[in-house]
Amino acid sequence: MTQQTVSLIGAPTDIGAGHRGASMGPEALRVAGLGERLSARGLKVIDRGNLQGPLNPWLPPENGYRHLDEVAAWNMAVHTAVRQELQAGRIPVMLGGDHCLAIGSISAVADHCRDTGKKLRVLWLDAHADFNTANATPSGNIHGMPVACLCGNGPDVLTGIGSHRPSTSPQVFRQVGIRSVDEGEKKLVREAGMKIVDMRHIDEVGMKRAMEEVLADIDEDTHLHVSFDVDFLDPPDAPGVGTTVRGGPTYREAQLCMEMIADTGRLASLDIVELNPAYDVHNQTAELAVDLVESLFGKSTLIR
Ligand code: B3U
Ligand code: MN
Ligand code: MN
Repeated sequence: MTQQTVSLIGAPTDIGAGHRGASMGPEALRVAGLGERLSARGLKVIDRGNLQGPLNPWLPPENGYRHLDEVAAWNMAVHTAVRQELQAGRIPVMLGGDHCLAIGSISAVADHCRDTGKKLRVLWLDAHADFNTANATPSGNIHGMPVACLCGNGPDVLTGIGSHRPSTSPQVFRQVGIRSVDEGEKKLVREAGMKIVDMRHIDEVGMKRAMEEVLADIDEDTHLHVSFDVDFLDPPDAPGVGTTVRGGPTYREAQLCMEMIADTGRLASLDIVELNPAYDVHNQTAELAVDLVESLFGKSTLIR
């Protein structure tokens, strides 16, 4: 098999979040050895360094959105960078930064799929559905809105990023680990028919069966994008995020989830977001994220 190339793209901002600190995420992932670990797995790794964008002015929301112009500027930079790496045949790994940046990365992936005729699937690993709108949001923080924006439900400056509006549709998403959805957001998620594997379902059927369901329609023409919000994980294992929610997947469940994604052989792009070193303890959450990303790229505990 030809050697795959991974491009690390840092997006050091917390512009869409409710707490400061996710801007330090890219460096914490590098310090935890992300590049070296992927190289050791046989991948070629290119570190593109960090993108640049506006500073966080830390202002209250306006018309339901916080920092809308700055969020748009960061996402345009992410979109361009991710698109370039895909066109060059590389696997872009966007190092967030908060989850609003998925608007830029996934709109780029969706454009690329339209160009290449691939079928897009997005695995959204998160405690939250991130399907809020200006009316439904309790906070105005745009990291709670990227899925809605990508599906065309959001402000023009965000839904218009990329060559197609909407960039994508609820049908391409499979959300896993969900356990915190706001009341208005719940209604939107239901109306959209979003496919959600919530923690109740994982409790009931186990991670193995839940992931079999999630991965069922992935075939050789699928471009699989994973958007990994680190708050997906159970807080005692992963304290280094701005918004912890109790009752997430355990270390073993998360490993199995990643290993089963790796087994499809279709992973083609990745976001690692919401890591917040200001809340972390000795970089343990960054180290755990790197460990899980290694599994996503094929590290396995299988002996047989
Ligand atoms: N749903 C809430 C909280 C939230 C969403 N994403 C994160 N937190 N990380 C909101 O503000 O939209
Ligand atoms: Mn998220
Ligand atoms: Mn989240």
